[in-house]
Amino acid sequence: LTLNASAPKRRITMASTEVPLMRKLLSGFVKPYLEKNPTAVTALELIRKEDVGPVCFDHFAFRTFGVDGCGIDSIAQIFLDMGYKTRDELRFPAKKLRALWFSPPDHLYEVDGELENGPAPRIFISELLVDQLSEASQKVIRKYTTAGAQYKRHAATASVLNTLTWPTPSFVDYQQLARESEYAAWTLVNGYSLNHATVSVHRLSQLCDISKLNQFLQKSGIKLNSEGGILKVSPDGGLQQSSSVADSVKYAFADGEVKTVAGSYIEFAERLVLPIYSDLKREEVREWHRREGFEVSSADKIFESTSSEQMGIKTG
Ligand code: OOG
Ligand code: NI
Repeated sequence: LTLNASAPKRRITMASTEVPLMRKLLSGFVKPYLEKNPTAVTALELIRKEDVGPVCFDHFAFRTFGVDGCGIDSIAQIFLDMGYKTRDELRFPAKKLRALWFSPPDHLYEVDGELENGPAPRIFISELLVDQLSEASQKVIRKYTTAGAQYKRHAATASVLNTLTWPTPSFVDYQQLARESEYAAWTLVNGYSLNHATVSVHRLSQLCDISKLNQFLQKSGIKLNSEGGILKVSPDGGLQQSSSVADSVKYAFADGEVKTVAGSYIEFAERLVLPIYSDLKREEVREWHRREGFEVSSADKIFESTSSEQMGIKTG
């Protein structure tokens, strides 16, 4: 092959169509999530059939064990490297959890496109305050976090490759955690898998009212998390959320037991326009005119999307 006049031009064309690493990573987290969680796929398909869109993601959420360098920081690092900014902390004393959320780089708050090609999602990462658990549960968690210590800086890689950074757990260990914290049990088997992706309801065209969307989803056979009511509303009224009940997944434990465990779920969030911007026309409203952040009282109930009570499954 010889160089000719058209070669440089062609190289430029190729470079401009390359997908940036950040975009690849964001879709990388979603891919195994959609493969493992049929309800998320069904809900997205139902919405796309009924609505011209755009269907965008408001946020992605992850769960972690806050011990041995496996907590929030371990999965947060890749988002910080992408230019995400650390925002507020949320505390859940009864669940022995804390969380941080991260906002995407400013220029990615408003972009044309849908799903992983649309506006970049916020990131919500929680961690279990392992030190506060019983000795027995701490021992189980530390057994796995130490066994996987060599990979603790590769949480994101494990997530996109749909694998754990620690060995496959045994059913007895899972049961020990499930008795004390369903969050802990979920994290032991799902690791850094995407816990949920959240559809940005206010960006939709026809289903842009969350009560309407909830009715539509329920009528279409999607089971929604009813903990504290289907619709979770922040005290200021500006953040309204709902979520599906997690999918049941057959899991092959290391000791040969195959049991039903909680997989992931899908969430829906409507952010209302802030009162000071209420004079704006709908087409003038941008994401930063809307209610930001998260809400402890609502999040506390959304965590229950993976509870055996919501899922109607027996543990043990
Ligand atoms: C996170 C629950 C909280 C929100 O948007 O407030 C949440 C989880 O289940 O790990 O998603
Ligand atoms: Ni969420």
